[in-house]
Amino acid sequence: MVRKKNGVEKKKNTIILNQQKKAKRNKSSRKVSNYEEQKTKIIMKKATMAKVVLVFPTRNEETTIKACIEKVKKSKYKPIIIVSDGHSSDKTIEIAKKCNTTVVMPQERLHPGKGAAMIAGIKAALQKNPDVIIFLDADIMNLTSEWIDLLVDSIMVEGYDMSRGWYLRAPSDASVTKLVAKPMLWTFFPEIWHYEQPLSGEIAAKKDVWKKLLQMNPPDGWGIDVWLLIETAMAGFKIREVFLGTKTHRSYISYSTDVSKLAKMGQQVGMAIIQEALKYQRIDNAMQTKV
Ligand SMILES: Nc1nc2c(ncn2[C@@H]2O[C@H](COP(=O)(O)OP(=O)(O)O)[C@@H](O)[C@H]2O)c(=O)[nH]1
Ligand SMILES: [Mg+2]
Repeated sequence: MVRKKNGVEKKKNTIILNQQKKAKRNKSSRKVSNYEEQKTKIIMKKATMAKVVLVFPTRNEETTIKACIEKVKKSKYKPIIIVSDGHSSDKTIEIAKKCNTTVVMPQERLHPGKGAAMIAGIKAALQKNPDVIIFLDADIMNLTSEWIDLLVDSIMVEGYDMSRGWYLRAPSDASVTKLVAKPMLWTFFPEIWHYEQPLSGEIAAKKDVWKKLLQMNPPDGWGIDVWLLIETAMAGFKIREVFLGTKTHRSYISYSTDVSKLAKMGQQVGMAIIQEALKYQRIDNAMQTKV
């Protein structure tokens, strides 16, 4: 009887001891997680002090530019905004100036001239000595300030050199991506074929990355987007694709009824990949692929 009582006491004591140990463990893990939370808060706060310059390449975007600029102004990074305009014939420039942005223009009147607009944008942005330069298309109809925050966080908080937006697109949207860029990257640059949006217009990168790319003579036209991906990857920079939800943009409305409007874009994207394949000696290997 006494032995049984002792056994029960022993069991009780062990339970109390275990509970005390557990409480101690919880307390110290709470301490660790508080420390981690504080550390993340400090990193996030420090990141928002970064100098960010945002560039919109534009050509006749009078219907969307104002709303896009207003969304950017709500970003926690409070970017300096530059509009790099390709000699728009509508009110894009007038609206951009009214929204207190800096408007720059490539000297040459080129069409298509998205690359030239980006080059002029990088040059103007570098003069502001930024930490990060970010590009966004100016025809986005569902842009939110989180897009900017997420793209810049990848660089300022997570330490990537370049971040690129990817999204869910309508089934018939992004034809040049699906039918030209991705199959050709698969052929010539299989190591970067996995990027969802090789032609993403939503890209952020550190100042030094843009500086290096600028020295490499980027294409003037639609080839610029895929060229940026290839050259950044070939230089060994750390790239991250950031999911931004769905993308609704005005240009899709015009080519969704007539995909042949994208022929020039398809040709320039294809040529940019071929020129890069030649530069990086990817043609011979690809020629041995059985088709
Ligand atoms: N400056 C300039 N911007 C351009 C030109 N072509 C397109 N853009 C801009 O580049 C961005 C992407 O163009 P968009 O037509 O929407 O291309 P998509 O979405 O890839 O079909 C938009 O902000 C356009 O206004 C150009 O020739 N010059
Ligand atoms: Mg578009």
